[in-house]
Amino acid sequence: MDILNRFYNNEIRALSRIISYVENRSDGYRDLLAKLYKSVGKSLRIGITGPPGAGKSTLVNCLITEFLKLDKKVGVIAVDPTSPFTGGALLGDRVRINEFSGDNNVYFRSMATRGASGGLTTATNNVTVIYDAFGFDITLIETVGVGQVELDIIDNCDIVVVTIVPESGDAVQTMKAGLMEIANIFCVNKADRPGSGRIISELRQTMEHRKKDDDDWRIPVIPTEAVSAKNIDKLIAKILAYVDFVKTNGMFEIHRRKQIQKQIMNVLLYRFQRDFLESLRGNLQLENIINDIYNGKTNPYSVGDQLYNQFSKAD
Ligand SMILES: Nc1nc2c(ncn2[C@@H]2O[C@H](COP(=O)(O)OP(=O)(O)OP(=O)(O)O)[C@@H](O)[C@H]2O)c(=O)[nH]1
Ligand SMILES: [Mg+2]
Repeated sequence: MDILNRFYNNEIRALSRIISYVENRSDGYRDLLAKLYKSVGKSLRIGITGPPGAGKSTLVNCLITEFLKLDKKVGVIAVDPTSPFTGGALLGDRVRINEFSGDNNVYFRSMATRGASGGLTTATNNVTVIYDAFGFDITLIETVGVGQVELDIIDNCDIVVVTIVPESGDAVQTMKAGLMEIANIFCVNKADRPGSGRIISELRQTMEHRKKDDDDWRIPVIPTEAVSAKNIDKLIAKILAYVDFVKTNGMFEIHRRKQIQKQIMNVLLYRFQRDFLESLRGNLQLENIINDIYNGKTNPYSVGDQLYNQFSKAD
């Protein structure tokens, strides 16, 4: 297949086409992913999450610049869960594309969630597989940390950097937002803003209390100023230190194995949703059934059971 040769020859346009092909779930996309999967496993996936406007995109740009200096190829996925309403974010993405345009070692893709019911985690995952096969050493996944979907996505990373800002409030609020559970590294961005000293020391204290074991990873709290690329070297150093840490104690592998398990479930879930439920929907005399339920002749539960039995025996 010509496009695959071009893909393996590092042609960005072939990469784009393959992503679109998979995103649109065009015929045979799963076979294509299966082929690509043979060359995955090398890319390090770094999740960047945190509240809206915390400076995640600015930070991602800084990280790209640093990783490029280290001779790494970087693929970025920006997941925009609030898509229909955040025109601004898209504009930001365009600015970013220009910043690195012409550089074949950086590629950027936005994932919109509109209409992607339940499939967003799988869709993001598919892109990480493609990036990995393409040879990106680093995959950066930016997502706003506000909901279950985002947590699922971030769960698919090897390491999670939670970005907060002095305006995010105190450590208790951060804990309530569920961000502590997922952070491997805390980044207090906009450290130039008032109140940053307080949140930094509060977070550091909380992290120290949470440590159960001396062998646990000590979650670092790093002040950054993404607009002026301040402390990005420290952030990268901690990212690499974490990866070293979990590779040495075996957690890296355990985590990846769990992710594979989730991936299987997600693929199954997606197939059920699409192939089973949609075909079901297409084949049903839904109006008649609704009539019967509405008129009290039957009920949704019995109908559900009947349909399930009928279709699970269909093969
Ligand atoms: N003062 C200050 N402003 C910053 C810093 N980092 C980013 N900003 C600004 O904060 C605003 C938001 O930055 P983004 O990088 O778009 O934030 P984001 O978290 O990606 O935003 P969403 O994707 O919309 O959630 C921009 O105006 C940045 O210039 C910083 O260190 N200090
Ligand atoms: Mg952003």
